[in-house]
Amino acid sequence: GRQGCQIDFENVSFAYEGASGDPVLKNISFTCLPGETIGIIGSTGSGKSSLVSLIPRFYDTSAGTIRVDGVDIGKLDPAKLRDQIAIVPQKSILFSGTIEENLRWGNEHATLDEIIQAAKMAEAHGFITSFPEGYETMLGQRGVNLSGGQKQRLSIARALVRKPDVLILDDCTSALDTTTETNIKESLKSFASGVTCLLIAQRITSVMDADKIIVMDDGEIVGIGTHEMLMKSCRVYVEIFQS
Ligand code: DUT
Repeated sequence: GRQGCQIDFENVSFAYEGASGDPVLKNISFTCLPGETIGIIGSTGSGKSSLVSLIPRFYDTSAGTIRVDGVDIGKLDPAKLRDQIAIVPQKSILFSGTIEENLRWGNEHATLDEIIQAAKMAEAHGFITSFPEGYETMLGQRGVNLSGGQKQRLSIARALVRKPDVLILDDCTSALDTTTETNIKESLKSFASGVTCLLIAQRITSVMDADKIIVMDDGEIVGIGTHEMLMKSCRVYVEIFQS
């Protein structure tokens, strides 16, 4: 695998172009050390997806600075930056083609062995091999119909095939049962030792064992810490826990 990156946000604010009113992100500062897993939690619309979309520069900040390994990302080659970062989006994007082709997307040089290894870590190998055509199974209009959870596992596998330095999972385990989710997180720990991981979730149980958890509320960070710390000190976190 590759090495994890350090990510620093320093007083970052962000508004979508043409949007009126309050910025979507206000004065965001945090540090994610190489190899750390950071959970991000907060109500819908609090800015979690917007926050992570700034890291590969899908959008540029309105104010403040984001650094990857100490370098202002505004000064990095976007293609190189994006090559280091894999985002698994909330809605999986699979195309018409075989499962193998879908998993290789983003890393054309991956071998079938590497693809199988990634699929195993994402708990997808079992259902893939249950299809008569296995990795040659066609997806899309003329292909098999996958459940939401199966699509999520393929999206996670695809990200792992890319062997990123930074892995961002944007609420992409919501359709999985907790056992499958736990198994994937366990495999990620071995794969991702050294990989910096940002994990957006709705459920506290999905982020509880992260190195630290960022609590978002209305575009602001209202708490950063471990589960134990936040349970004692962060009202919004406790409210999410109790809901
Ligand atoms: N927003 C836009 N344009 C976009 C995306 C989002 O205006 O292209 C707004 C909607 C919302 C705010 O930004 O008011 C934050 O949205 P975001 O998707 O970042 O929030 P979230 O915390 O990720 O919400 P969810 O848990 O529903 O995904």
